[in-house]
Amino acid sequence: MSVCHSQRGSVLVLTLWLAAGLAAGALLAGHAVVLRYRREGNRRAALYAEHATDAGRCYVAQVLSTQASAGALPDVTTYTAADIAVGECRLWLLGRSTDATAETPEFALQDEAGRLSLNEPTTLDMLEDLPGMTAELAAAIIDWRDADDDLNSDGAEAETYLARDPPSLAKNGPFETVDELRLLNGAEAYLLAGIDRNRNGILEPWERQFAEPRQARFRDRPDYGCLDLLTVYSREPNTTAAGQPRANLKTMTPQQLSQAIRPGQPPADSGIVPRSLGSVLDLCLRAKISEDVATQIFERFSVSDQNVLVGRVNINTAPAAVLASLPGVGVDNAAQLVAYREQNPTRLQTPLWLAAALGEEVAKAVAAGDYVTTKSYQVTADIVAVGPGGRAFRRTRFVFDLTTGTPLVVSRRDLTHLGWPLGEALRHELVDSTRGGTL
Ligand SMILES: [Ca+2]
Ligand SMILES: [Ca+2]
Repeated sequence: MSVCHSQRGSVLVLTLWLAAGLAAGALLAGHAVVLRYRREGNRRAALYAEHATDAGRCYVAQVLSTQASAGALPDVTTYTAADIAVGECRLWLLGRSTDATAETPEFALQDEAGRLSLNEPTTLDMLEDLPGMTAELAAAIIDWRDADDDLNSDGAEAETYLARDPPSLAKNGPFETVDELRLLNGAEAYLLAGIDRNRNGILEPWERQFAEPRQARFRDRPDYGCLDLLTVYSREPNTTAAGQPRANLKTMTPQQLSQAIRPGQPPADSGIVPRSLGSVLDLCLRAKISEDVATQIFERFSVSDQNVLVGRVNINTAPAAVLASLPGVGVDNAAQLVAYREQNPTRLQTPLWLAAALGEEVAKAVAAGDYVTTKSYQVTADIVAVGPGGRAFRRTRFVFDLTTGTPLVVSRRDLTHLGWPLGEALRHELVDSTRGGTL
């Protein structure tokens, strides 16, 4: 009798175990299905975001086609840069905040011509004056791009790169991308991107934990690194608005130069040796040309026979850190330039406003070379596309070139791997509005 009860008890326990096992299996299978469903949903959302990015590229090209002309980029108030609906996706054009303490991003197209060129005419001194730059990296930049193998002080030529594993050579040619900097001797990651790990131009609370102990290197500017201040794309056509080549002041005779300064008047010796001119600004300062007349002089003349003028900085849009690197300017004068720009928006047609803002002596130092302009023909669209339900995002940085009159994409770079770039507030808002979407 007791044996029979014991057998029945064993069968019951076994049955319960089997039932529990089957239930657990069913739960696991169900969970796997849910996970697969979510994964598929995220994959589809990422695909949507990618397509929305292409729609964003077309939108920016359209904005530039209709609103950018003669070297002037569209004002951010004339186009939409935030929360642009593309089907079920939403787009943002990530801009650059002028407020160093900002924790939320601004949205706008970025002016590539407001950055300092890695190539000529940028000099070693100008590179060294960028915030966060070291003498070693600045010299390595010059050695990388110059054609010879002669070592600059603190620099790096073939000998340095051949000693690496694997060995390489100095390029001895112009930079083609800013990210090429990563190949250079002395290009430590913290020098390039600073503590702005997601490279969105603001320091989020989670990034500030990296601030100590290098903060002192950056004077009063937070540690954004130097990547964001540099470009390889700035170039502008060396032609008049009518498309005619500009006349080269340096190859003129003294009589022709006199005619250029005072058209319609009898030739007179200006005392200026044409080939000694460093820039059109130099001519305007030496000949004491007024701002009204200067507009025509800058329109008709240059100091180059090339079809395009490369590497000039647009002083109307450059951030203070780039202005400070111009010859003879420095940090204090750069702040003065930014203030003058804000107070005199209608007096910025030509680089002659530098003299009005800082006096002739400082302006002459800048004018010694063909370093500055008030035009922009390159624009960056840092497009962030968020997929349906806030389930995925894609970040792609496009550089458009407008020198031919038609916006052409000259660079496309996926930056999604750097992480969420639109700030915490917008992230929470998107997650809340989509009830559990994961960004
Ligand atoms: Ca070299
Ligand atoms: Ca950041």
